[in-house]
Amino acid sequence: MNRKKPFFMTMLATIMLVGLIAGCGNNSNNGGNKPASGNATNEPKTENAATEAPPAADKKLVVGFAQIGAESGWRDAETDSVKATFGEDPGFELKFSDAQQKQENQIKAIRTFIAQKVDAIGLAPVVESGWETVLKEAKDANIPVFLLDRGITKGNEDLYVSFIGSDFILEGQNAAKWMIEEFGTGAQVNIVQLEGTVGASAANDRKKGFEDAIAGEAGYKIVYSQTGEFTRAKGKEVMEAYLKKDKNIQVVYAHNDDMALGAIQAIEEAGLKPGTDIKIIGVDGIKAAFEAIAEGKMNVTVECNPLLGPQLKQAILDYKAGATLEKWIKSDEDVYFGQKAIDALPNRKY
Ligand code: GYE
Repeated sequence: MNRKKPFFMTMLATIMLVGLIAGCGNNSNNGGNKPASGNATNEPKTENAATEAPPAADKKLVVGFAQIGAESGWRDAETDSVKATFGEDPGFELKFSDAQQKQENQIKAIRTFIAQKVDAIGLAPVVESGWETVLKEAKDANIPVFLLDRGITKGNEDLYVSFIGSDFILEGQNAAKWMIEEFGTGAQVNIVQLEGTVGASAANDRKKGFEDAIAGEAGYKIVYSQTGEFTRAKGKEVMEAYLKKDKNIQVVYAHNDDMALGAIQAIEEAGLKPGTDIKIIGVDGIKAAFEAIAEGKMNVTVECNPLLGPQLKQAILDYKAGATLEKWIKSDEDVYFGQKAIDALPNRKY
C-alpha cells in the first residue's frame, strides 16, 4: 500500500482536477467515464458526503451486510467469505448482522446501516417479497444496495445495483437432467422433494426449474413436497415422517445438501440404503456432500457458489468508481457426481 502512495497521490490530484473541470461533485454512476478502479474512496458517494469536505484518501469504505443466519454449511461458507474479504482489506470496514432467519431483523439491520450512513449495503434476502419500503429508504439515502445470493420479487430492479449469485432455475433443471439421464425417459420414478425456506428465491426457483424439466415426463412423479427449511435437522425430520407412510420412492431431490444429508440419515435409520435404494440429489456442493458421494450415500450435488465476498467487494469498488454494473453478476457453477465428485473432493474450498 505504502509503496503505491506517490502514484496514488498523483492519481488523486488528477481526478480532483478532472472533477473540477467537469464540474462534478456528485456520484452520478452514469457509466460514462470510468475512473480507474481502486480510487473508490475519492468519490463522494452520498448526499451527505457531497456536502462535506472530500473524504481523505485513506478513508475506509464502510459496508453493512445483512446476512440471513447460519442455517447451512453453504451459508457459513458465504459468511466466512464476506468476513474474510472485507476483514483482510484495510480499505474497508464491515458491519455484519445475523438476522436469525427473520426478515424483520434484516429490515432492522438495513435501517441501522442507513442511520450509520454506510457506503454500501449487502443484503441476502431471506424471502423474495416485502423489501420495497426499506430498500426505497436506502435509495433515498443514496446508499447502494447489492443483493447477495438470493433475489427479490421481480419489478424492483431500480431498488438495487446488482444481484450477485446463481441461476437457481438452472440448478433445478440440472438436478432433473441428471435424474432423467440416470433413470432414462419413460421410467417410473417417485420423488420426494425437500424444499428450502418458504418464500426464498432459492427454494422457489429450484422447485420451478426441476418441476418444469420433468413436466413432459409422465413417469416422474413428485409424490411429496415439503419444506425442510434448508437445515439438516428439518430435512431428516420430514424424511423420517414420510418414510413411515411410504417407502416406495426412488429419488430425494433436496434444495440443498444439508437437507439431503439429513434425509440420508433418516433413510439409513429406516433400514434402506441411500444412494442405492433411493438416489439422493442435493444442491450447493458443500464438502460434506462430496464426502457422502465418495461413500456412495449420495449421488449428485449441483454446485452453487457461496464464495461471493470477492465479487461483492469488486462490485462495490466498480460502482464507486462510476462503472455501470451488470444487473445480474452470475456465478460459475458445475454439477458433480460419481468419479468427478471424488476427484474434486480434495480441492473443495467449502
Ligand atoms: O443453497 C442454502 C442456503 O440462498 C443459495 O441458502 C442460498 C441457499 C443455499 O441456506 O444452503
